[in-house]
Amino acid sequence: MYSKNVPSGFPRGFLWGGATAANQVEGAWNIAGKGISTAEVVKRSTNRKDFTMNQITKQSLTAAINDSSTTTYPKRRGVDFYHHYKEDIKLFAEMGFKAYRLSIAWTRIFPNGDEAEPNEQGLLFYDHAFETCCKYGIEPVVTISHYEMPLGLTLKNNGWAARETINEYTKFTKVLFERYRGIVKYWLTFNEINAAVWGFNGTGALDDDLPNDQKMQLRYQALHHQFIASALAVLQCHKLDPEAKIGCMLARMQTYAKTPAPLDVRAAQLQDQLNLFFTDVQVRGEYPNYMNRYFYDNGIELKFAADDEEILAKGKVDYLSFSYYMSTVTADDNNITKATGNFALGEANPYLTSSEWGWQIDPVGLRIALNELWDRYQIPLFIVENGLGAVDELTPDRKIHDDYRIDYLRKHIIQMKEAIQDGVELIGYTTWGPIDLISASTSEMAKRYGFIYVDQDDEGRGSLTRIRKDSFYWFKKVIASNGREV
Ligand code: BGP
Repeated sequence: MYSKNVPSGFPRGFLWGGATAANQVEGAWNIAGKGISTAEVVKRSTNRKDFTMNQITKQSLTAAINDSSTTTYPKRRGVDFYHHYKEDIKLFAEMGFKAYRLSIAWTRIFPNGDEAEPNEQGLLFYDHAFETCCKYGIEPVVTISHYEMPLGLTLKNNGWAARETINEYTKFTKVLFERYRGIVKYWLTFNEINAAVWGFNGTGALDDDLPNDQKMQLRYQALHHQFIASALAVLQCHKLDPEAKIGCMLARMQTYAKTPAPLDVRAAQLQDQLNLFFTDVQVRGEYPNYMNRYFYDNGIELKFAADDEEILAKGKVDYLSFSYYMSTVTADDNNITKATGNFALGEANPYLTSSEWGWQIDPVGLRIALNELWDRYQIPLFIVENGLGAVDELTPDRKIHDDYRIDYLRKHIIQMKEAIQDGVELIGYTTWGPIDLISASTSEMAKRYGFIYVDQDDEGRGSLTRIRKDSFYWFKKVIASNGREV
């Protein structure tokens, strides 16, 4: 007789927590020997639909380098986590976090990227942050490169466009794996590696003056260099700290066909392949054939060094992490170069509602994504970003009643549980921006994700006081009950 073995819910030791990126929270952009990063030359958007993270030109870059404003360039101030990390991690602990995903600012360790020796003062900051996590029993999950690199490497190598950048990254990762052996158990090589095909934010390369075909040639070549750097980091990590796990990170966009017409379904399948290609390379260790055909059809020719195939085959990741905010609908002419903000939004889905920024809210899509990723790869999955960016109102008695955020998260957690019961091996869930931070796509402060409110406006005015929102108390209960009470 068939015997049922359906998991009852979230596994013991599930990694509940939150995720941030250095350039969106830390601030302190030019102290303790830190160099300037690519994220810190991105201007604040003056219009919510005007996304700026990829709009860097040679001209705007020169202006940014000569301007030290933290109002025009808000990622330079973040929410001053650099000076508040003890207080902030303590608040995470109060919520019961089991994990905190944070990234290391490459420019604190190698200010220009090409120095021979690391900057000890920069490392000390992360020593202290990890010690604080450890004090509260919070597992650090560390993104090695989250949407940034030393601007010095853009100026010298045009970012990831040059193969030489692989050596600089490998030098950086070696320092990290040696220093944090036994301290950091979960590493991620690149945040949303698929951002490389969207431009500057992912590649650190200036390509604004190139025609579209050459642009895509450059971006895919830059991506190839990131794949090699990532695979080398996997090999290095396994050698230097065999106990640690190292994963990849994808911006997963569940893609639906516009209609059941076979050509629409095929368009959605291609869109999906163009999204899953990244993890195909990093989990399976080789370029899939559909991509070889795509390159051929689009006149893209990648340069491989002699041992690249072997490096990719050997440097396969231990787990797959991803962000999930929304699903998309593919139109016939949809194309991955037409990304809006940090995501390709596609067409409107009449069955879904959207956030104020037009991101279509789809909790069931998360269950579908989890099942598909598990079926395809059969390695542990980790949701390292999910959440609702919204405008919060601080009431006169200094409270934030963010039931809309609770509603969004609750619905996604319910679908995660369904997926676990479907048999998916899910090891953790870190929501995006547990503390309010600067938006990646628009550099606004007004787009808030946090359980913790930060008193700062778009101009950088405010006391930086941290205030617990209603969702803070709600998420605390979710964690305490290991997801039983949502
Ligand atoms: C992801 C990025 C994050 C984050 C998030 C929300 O793509 O990894 O850095 O910011 O999106 O995006 P936004 O800040 O644009 O709302």
